[in-house]
Amino acid sequence: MISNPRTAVVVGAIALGLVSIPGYPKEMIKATLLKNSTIQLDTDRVKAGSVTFDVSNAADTGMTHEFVVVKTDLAADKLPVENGKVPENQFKKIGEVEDIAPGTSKHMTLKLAPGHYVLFCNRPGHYSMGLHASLLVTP
Ligand SMILES: [Cu+2]
Repeated sequence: MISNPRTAVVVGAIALGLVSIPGYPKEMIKATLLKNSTIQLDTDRVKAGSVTFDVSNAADTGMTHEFVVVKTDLAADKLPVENGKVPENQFKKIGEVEDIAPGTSKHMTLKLAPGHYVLFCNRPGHYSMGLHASLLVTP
């Protein structure tokens, strides 16, 4: 069907989602929840549109985490806390991944409009421990 081996490789890569096709912007963010109670992002800004979060909980954290995405102009460390948790109903919640065991990862794809977002873990006490990060989505 495809005689040129190089073409076959490229077509295969597109099928696997390894190569982005012009006209179909696709953003990917790798987020890692670390033992020192921080969320490390491999990038803190992406273009608006379809954004895939690859969320990993480091093996040595020893605790299950979750990953919540809200759209807010507040700084990442300035969200309100009630009884150890951020009151999610006060925010425009965009998405959430729950129950990420140590040493595992989960992913989700969200449609993000331009603006400022805060990503955090909302297990009791975890936000206040420092598990939050800021994300800027540009037009
Ligand atoms: Cu947590």
